[in-house]
This record gives sequence, structure tokens and C-alpha cells, in this order.
Amino acid sequence: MKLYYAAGACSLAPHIVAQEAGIVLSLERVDLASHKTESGVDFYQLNAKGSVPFLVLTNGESLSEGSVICQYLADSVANTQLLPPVGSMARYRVQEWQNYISSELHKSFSPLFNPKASAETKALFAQQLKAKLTWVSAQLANRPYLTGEHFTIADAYLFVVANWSQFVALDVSDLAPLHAFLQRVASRPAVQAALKAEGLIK
Ligand SMILES: N[C@@H](CCC(=O)N[C@@H](CS)C(=O)NCC(=O)O)C(=O)O
Repeated sequence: MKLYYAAGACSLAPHIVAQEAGIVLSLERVDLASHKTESGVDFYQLNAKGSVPFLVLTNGESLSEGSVICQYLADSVANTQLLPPVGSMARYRVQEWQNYISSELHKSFSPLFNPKASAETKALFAQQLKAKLTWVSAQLANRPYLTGEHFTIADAYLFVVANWSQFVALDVSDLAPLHAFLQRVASRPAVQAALKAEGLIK
């Protein structure tokens, strides 16, 4: 399978999931400004949505939407720690987090990265994000990962999105459980491997 990604973007979540699941992906970097892939292909010709992550399967089919790609990857090797079995309440809990991170956190960061957004717009989104991350942090006060003792695909997604705070001057240093979570996830060997492969750490 080939994952189209941009370093440190939301595509890092499926990349981490693949590393955690022992899935060897072929990686192709996308320059989101020029929409060219590292082999010189126009990314829009592959994915008209223009966004990463984008996964091309071995049978030639493709899949977009990061939270679903993560589910596909975990299911493809039946890794029930990363994603519990179909029909279990534990799976719905992971999916509940996936949806929250996608709809309430991920897309609220977008205006903070957008040079066209006004200072007022950025301040409003930053304020809302801080409130949401404060709630997320409180959920992590008594457990190492979002749904309990085990790292799941939702932890990979939260790790990637919450880490963006440092690039948009959103101060979350007072959120101790979230801070500890980010360090806990960063220290996982699979996460280190994904960060290295994307050139984010040495
Ligand atoms: N709905 C998509 C959104 C993905 C997304 O926002 N990707 C960003 C990087 S984090 C991107 O590729 N932005 C560039 C663009 O859309 O042109 C998903 O959840 O996978």
C-alpha cells in the first residue's frame, strides 16, 4: 500500500498506525503548496480532494479521510488493540474519539494555519480549541490513553493534532495530563519510527 503524506500533517496518524500494526507502507511525500508529489505527479490527478492522507491499496483502489484510513489499516491486520472488534462497545468508544478529533479539533486548527484568516478569527478558534483541549486533557487525568490502558488509533490522531499547538502559538503548557500524554505517545518506538521517516526527528 502507498500512503501519500505531508510531513507532520494529519497523514502522520495513519503512518503511526501502520508502524504500530507492523504494516510496511510505501510513502510518497506531497508538497501541499504546489500539489506535486515527490515523484513529480500532480496530486490532484490522484486525489481530486487535494488533501492528505491518501492511501492506495494493493488492488488499485484508494481511500481518503484519515480517520477511516486508520480504521482500515488496523482492521487489515485484525489488530484489536489499535481498534477493537466490530460490534464491541470498545470499538464505538474509539470511533467516538475519532469523530470528535476530526470534527471538533482537527478542522478547528485549519484557520490558525491559514495566512488569510484575520487575527480575530484566529483568536476565536484558538479560544475554542483551548476549551476543547482542556476538556480532552481532563479525560486523560486518570488513564494513559483516550479509551483506557491501551494505545488505539484515536491516540495516534490526537497526538498529531494536539502537537500542532506548538506551531500556532496555542499555549497548552498548563494542561498537564495532555502534556504527559503527548510525551507518552512520542516515546513509543512506532511513533519515533514514523517521526523519523517523515524527517521530523533525527
Ligand atoms: N477530511 C480530510 C481532511 C484532511 C486534511 O485536512 N488534510 C490537510 C493536511 S492536515 C491537507 O491536505 N490540506 C491541504 C489541502 O487540503 O489542500 C481528512 O480527515 O482526512
